[in-house]
Amino acid sequence: MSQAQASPVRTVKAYDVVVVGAGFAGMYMLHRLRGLGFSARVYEQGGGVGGTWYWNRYPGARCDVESMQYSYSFSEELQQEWDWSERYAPQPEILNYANHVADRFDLRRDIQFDTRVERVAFDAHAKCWSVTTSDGETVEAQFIVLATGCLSNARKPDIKGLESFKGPVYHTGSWPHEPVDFTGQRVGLIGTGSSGIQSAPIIAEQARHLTVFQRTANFSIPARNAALTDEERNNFRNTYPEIRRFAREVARNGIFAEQPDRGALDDSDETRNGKYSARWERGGLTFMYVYNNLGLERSANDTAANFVRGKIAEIVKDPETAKLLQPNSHPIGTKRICIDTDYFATFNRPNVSLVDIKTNPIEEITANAVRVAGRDHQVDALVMATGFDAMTGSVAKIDISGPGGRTLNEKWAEGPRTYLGLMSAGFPNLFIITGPGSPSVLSNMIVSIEQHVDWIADCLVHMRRQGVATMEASGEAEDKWVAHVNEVAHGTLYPQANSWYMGANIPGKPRIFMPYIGGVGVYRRICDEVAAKGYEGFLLG
Ligand code: N01
Repeated sequence: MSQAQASPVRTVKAYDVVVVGAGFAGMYMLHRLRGLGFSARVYEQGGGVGGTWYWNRYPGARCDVESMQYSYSFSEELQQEWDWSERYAPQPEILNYANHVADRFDLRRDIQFDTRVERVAFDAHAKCWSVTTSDGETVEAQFIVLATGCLSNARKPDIKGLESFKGPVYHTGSWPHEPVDFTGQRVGLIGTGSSGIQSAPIIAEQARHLTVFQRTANFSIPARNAALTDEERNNFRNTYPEIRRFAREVARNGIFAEQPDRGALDDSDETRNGKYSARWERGGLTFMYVYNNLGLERSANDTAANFVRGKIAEIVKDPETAKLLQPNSHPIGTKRICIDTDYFATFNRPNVSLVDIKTNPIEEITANAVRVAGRDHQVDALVMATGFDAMTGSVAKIDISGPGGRTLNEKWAEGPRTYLGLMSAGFPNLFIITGPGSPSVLSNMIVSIEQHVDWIADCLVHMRRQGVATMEASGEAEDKWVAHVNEVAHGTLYPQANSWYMGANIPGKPRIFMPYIGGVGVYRRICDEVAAKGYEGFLLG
């Protein structure tokens, strides 16, 4: 493919593949493409690699998947040589890791930083994409890989008066690179998802006063973060082959852990509470994997939700605050469960207050206060932990037009439609990594990223061998896949929550459960079968 594009009559640069984004997906995609002899250019809007971990620098930011598992598995040397310091890696350490990977595999020479891809248009005649970037350059590429991330389009809500606020306004998802010092300040924090729950305890330690504005109370499990010992690291390293295999093929969420073999109501109250207590003490995401039906049956789910509500009541001293912090709007786990360090205990501090903005929404933001129910809560700085236009937001920011000029945004106006989350019919040679319709955000992202990148790499090799120039999802295969994704989702409790999985956090966004909930092992087998059958459901031309 590369040779054909080196034609002397060309006036624009041409690549086999343009990759959008230099987070974990874009970096690994570049590494694979290079190894296979494809020419590739990566465009990254940030000033460095790392994606999510480049932007989310808010106080307390860390990954809720354990560090020994939230790491690449493609290089044995890499996974043996890198030392994670804690059970859950803090953001600066993950960013160091991303930089280490970029250096180790010499990735930077093919990444153009501080450059957004603004437009990609398919030229049906030339069978290639024309790519226009924010610096005005146009290049051509036979393939586009969107490695744009699922939670990368930070969203500041449209609250009346926000522009009149005189102090600084921060968003957790686009935090400044210089340290932010809240010492002596009154800080208002809006949003109680993972980002708000992680940052509140740290901001509270620094600020004169922290006011948390809560619209929806959230379930959170203690992280029980701790330094990793050499023994723990070595245990992992010595068993990596088995851990990685299990994460890829067996675990639904791409995380090695015991798999539940019974339902919550199969145990007596005493046994069940004992099991929940043990997991609460152990900490982390595996709380939701005590039983195999917590995401499926409301009565089972209620037992776990009641347990956590009870813990909140035990921790938070003021009964009214405790009641407000107890989630009641959704089954536990149907919004991404949070993992915290001292979140609920933070509300016992004298310098922290909680304001319910569910009953009385924020009326307006003034020059120095947030007004709720006629009362002004004075603040010097505002922190928006208000989330992202998830899964589709960063794709939608690129003007993508297919062969007949139809845009992807037009096609997805009623919700994203893909075949396997990898391609959307009508948009040939355009791949998406961890896109809607794939396990993606319901899994350990690095496991899903590696699977998608490897699948795409194999597919490009297949096309090169077969002399095939274009590949596209068929409309029929896509319709069947979308129906399957919906059917599986609606067999669970997930669609009951107003979550970002459902697009419910963005006014006007279609309400569709976007990720595939069938599990990473099942999904991988489906993708492998499709490939083994000569890319069944795809049109090769
Ligand atoms: O965002 P969110 P996040 N007025 O959308 C509230 C991953 N992540 O950045 O629930 C008032 O979850 C909103 O309220 P409601 C992880 O996958 C991982 O915290 O819509 N409030 C909610 O409370 C996570 O799920 C890690 O009623 C408004 C909050 O803002 C995902 O990123 C760490 C509002 C947004 O919560 C997103 O997490 C951080 C408004 N107008 C993130 N608009 C770890 O690995 C929104 N809200 C640990």
